[in-house]
Amino acid sequence: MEYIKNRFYEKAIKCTTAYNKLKKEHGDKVIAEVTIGQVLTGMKGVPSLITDTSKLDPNEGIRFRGHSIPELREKLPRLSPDGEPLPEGLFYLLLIGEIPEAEDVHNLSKDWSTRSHVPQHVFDVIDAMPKNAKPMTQFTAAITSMATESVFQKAYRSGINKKYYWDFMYDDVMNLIARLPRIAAYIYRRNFFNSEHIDPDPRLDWAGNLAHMMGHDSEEIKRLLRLYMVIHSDHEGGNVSAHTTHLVGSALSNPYYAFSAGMLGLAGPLHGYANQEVIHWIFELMNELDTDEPTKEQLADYVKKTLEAGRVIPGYGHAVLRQTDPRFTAQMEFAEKYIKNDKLINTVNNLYEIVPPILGTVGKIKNPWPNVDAYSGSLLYHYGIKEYSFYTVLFGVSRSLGVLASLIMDRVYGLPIERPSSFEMSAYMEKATGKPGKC
Ligand code: CMX
Repeated sequence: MEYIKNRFYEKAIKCTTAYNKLKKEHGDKVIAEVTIGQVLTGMKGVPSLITDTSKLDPNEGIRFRGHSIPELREKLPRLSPDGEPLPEGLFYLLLIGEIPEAEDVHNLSKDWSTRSHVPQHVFDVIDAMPKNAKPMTQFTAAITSMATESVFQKAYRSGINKKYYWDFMYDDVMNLIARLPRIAAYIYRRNFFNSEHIDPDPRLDWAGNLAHMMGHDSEEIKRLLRLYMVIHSDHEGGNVSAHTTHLVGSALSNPYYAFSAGMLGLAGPLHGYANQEVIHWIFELMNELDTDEPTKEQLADYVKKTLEAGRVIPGYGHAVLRQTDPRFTAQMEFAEKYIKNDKLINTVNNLYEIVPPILGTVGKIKNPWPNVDAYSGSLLYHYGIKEYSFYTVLFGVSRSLGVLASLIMDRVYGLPIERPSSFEMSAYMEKATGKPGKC
């Protein structure tokens, strides 16, 4: 599918020209000031990254190359009129910046299918781990072990000119994305289905094949996974998984290393592990209250009890968003359309009523509204993917689309190694007060 690569390069190289001009002619321009508060609270709002694939508005939520989620559900190609957009189309959009034709999406599906062979040693690495190793431990180890395949690493050693780095990165990225469903499904079947593995079906699309290899072959699950893979793919550049992939990639580490590092970040409970935590916390409360249909009063009491214990309410809050996450809304609409009377989903809906007013009264919480993780697990659970310790792997498969499209772009720009400054705490005290600091 060389034409997709060529089309990407034709568009991307124009941005490189703009980047070089900006650097040369406007490098000294001041665009923002950094406050002590920003340094002390995770660099929130400090403009310091270039990410073209998506932009997050605090109130409106994510836009992928300028398109909102509802727009994409209309515009991106799908397999049937009542289906969800294919993630292949979203990847094309993230990479090239244009809504693809159905034929482009079909060709990308075929390309990934051709590239999807996972070398045996990757399965051996997974099989060498104890079965109680967390799915994300197995996932990241498998990705790292696949770096043996890196064409970029070999090309670098052979001394290629830096202007061709992106070309080899592109092939690594396409190979890696193509293989992730097989790796994820292998871990799933190993952990929960006694290692009874299912071969890929080359006729299926990327997300459909993932569902198939996991052993969930209904059209309903395939439709859900297509939506899931689209909405979890990208959230601009500063979130932990995207930023880490980009940072590690800035050292010219190959895409397998860079993405594996990003996935280790995704595995944290304040990021992608929250999708497991949501389900775990709801089952914990159902168990403690001895009911699978807790009342709103019971939910409110439990939320307060969780806060009093110094814990977070998983699935709520966000570092950037200040409204309900449109990824949450897309999933809620999906549930309203296709699912009737599911006790877990009813509880998730009730929590949407109960949690924000309570979090709003805490004072320090900047965003009391739900994020993507508040809904995703309940949908997967409904369709029979009940093994929630696996949910972050699904998030990770999807996140590859955004962060790896950006990684290729990083190399087209020729972005340098990243190296912000750090100071001792005493130096910040001195900058703030004008007097020598001590701690
Ligand atoms: N429950 C309880 N306390 C919360 C909270 C929540 N859902 N959200 C924020 N807070 C607390 C913070 O822990 C922080 O407390 P301290 O000052 O004591 O440290 C305070 O409120 C201020 O935090 P904030 O500025 O509003 O939020 P941050 O940018 O620091 O953190 C996030 C954002 C998502 C980590 C946080 O809201 C959180 O922990 N949420 C629950 C976990 C979660 O759902 N994560 C998934 C996010 C989406 C994703 O990446 O997948």
